[in-house]
Amino acid sequence: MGYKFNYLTNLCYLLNDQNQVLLIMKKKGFGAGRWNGPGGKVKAGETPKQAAVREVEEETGYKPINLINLGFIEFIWPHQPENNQVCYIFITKKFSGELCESEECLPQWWDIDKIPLEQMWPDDVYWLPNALQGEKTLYRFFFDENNNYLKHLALC
Ligand code: 8DG
Repeated sequence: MGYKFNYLTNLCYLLNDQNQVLLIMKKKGFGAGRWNGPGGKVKAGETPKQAAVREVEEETGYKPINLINLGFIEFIWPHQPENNQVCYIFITKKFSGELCESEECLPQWWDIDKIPLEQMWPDDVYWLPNALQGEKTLYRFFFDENNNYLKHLALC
């Protein structure tokens, strides 16, 4: 079955040398109240990687270097297909600059084995711990009209 995707997004996970990952809490708008990796929509004329660099800088103050693409996740809402997105997943241990809280976002380092999965998107429990170990990340996730997780499948 073919799916239509209206937009591309990205998520980018910065790791430090204390086995921690940088997550953000958005203060307003879509995703507010959940911890997530920095990221957002890919704008016209950008590659997903360029968009990831821009979003990380906007949301955390850090400039990521040498982003590695782990794959992508298709997020699908069968009842609201206009929301469907392909989300590219990046990871890196290299970055420059300084951590910076903004009006939009609170960034915070979390121990990789203590990430707040209960305060994250419901699909993250299925893929994020493995992604943070550098594993290939290729999945399709389905959600209902209330953004509840329905099911998923691996694409490889
Ligand atoms: P805006 O300027 O349009 O307000 O916002 P943006 O920052 O460009 O885009 P956004 O709408 O906030 O992008 C959605 C972000 O949320 C994007 O990084 C992908 C991420 N996201 C979902 N669903 C899920 C999910 O189920 N799990 C995770 N971890 N992230 C998700 O949209």
